[in-house]
Amino acid sequence: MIDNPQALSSKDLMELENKYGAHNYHPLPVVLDRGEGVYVWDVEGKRYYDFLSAYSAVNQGHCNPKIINTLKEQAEKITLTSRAFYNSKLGEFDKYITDYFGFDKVLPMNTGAEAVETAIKICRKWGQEKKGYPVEKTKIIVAKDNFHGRTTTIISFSNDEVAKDGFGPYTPGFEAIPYNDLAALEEALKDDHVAGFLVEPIQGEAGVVTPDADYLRKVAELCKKNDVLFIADEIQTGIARTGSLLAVCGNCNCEASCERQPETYVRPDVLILGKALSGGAYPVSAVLADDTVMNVIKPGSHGSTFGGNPLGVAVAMTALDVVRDDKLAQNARRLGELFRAKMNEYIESSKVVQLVRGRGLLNAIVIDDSPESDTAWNICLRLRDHGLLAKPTHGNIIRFAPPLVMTEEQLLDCVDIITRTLREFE
Ligand code: IF1
Repeated sequence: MIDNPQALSSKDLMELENKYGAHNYHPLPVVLDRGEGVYVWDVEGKRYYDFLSAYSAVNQGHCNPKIINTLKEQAEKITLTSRAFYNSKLGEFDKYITDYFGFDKVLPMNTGAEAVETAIKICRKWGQEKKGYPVEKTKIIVAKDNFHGRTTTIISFSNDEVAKDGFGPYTPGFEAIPYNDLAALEEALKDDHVAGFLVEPIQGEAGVVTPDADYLRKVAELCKKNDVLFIADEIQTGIARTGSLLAVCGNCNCEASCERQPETYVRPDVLILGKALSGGAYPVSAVLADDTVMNVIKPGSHGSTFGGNPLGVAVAMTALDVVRDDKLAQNARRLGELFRAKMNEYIESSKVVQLVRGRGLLNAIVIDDSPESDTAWNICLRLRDHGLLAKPTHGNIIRFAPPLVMTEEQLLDCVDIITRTLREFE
């Protein structure tokens, strides 16, 4: 036991993590101790703008007062019952979230990867029970350069060697096709045993890769035509991050629980949520689908100790209230357009930045240097020195994803910090 942890410096704390913690990350050298809204403070009390939002898990801002209040209240009542019994929060949550997103049923889990694994199991079972596919031939199509989590099955269909190498043997039954390529999807759907297509509406880890405007609508049409499940992984892009409640229905400037206009709303068969579903206060993820799909799950065929626990679902309902009541989708859309406009003004005369891309407040800049260079990393170190935290995704791409509660004044202050810092590298 450390005698006086409050006395430890950032340096001490980084050394403790390096000595006693597995080295499964290479964090930016900053030690965060407190968070509030768009700000975080390090151990020495220096304040930063958070431009990563814990990988889009704190869309509602760090320690959102309404979410923390619910967390405290519920934590003093009952936190975990297991699903061996009913609890007084889950039924309320099930109705709340299925109304909110417009599906018949929800299966609550904890982490994003668990929800993706759950969606894969539901899809495979649906293919076998509803379409009569033989087990060994049941196939799910995925997109190249995907990121859906870190379990053995999920990395089995990854093409990121660092995330995959050495973890075989790999789970079979997956085929990867190029992202944003409808012809490739049409070709892959000729296989008689395809049960589903799992895809991110925007590829986050790949570097905030946005598809053509009609890609997702055409994916939904192709899947419908071939009676294959369209599975949308909105764990990072969902919950207002991209300027609408869900990235998959990004065509309208909707409010949460919008009146979905059939001509614009793109509806997946299976919706996967996580991260900001709890506003970053507690791990909560979920899979939503209609009865024809979800009812393949029978008692005992899937579960989780913490899945659907009263503490997590209470927090999630407040987190979704905040998204709707504080109009975070509209704010993200407006500030995202302002951010990209301001960055493009700078890029016109920049030799360091090739482009900015994204939707809502999920954006990235591509640095004009090789992916192997450490320019993006060095830029992030300098941004840290100037009071803004961001991190490269791959090599020369820096993701910018602040909490969606940011004001215009704060965003313009951040644009100033970012462009001033980039000019130091011109
Ligand atoms: C890491 C980034 C990576 C996700 C999508 C499922 C999951 C994630 C679209 C799994 C998680 C996190 C995981 C974290 C870094 C971060 C990330 F894109 F968000 F930056 F890796 F790609 N689907 N993304 O983005 O959810 O099990 O983590 O709750 O693993 O390094 P999880």
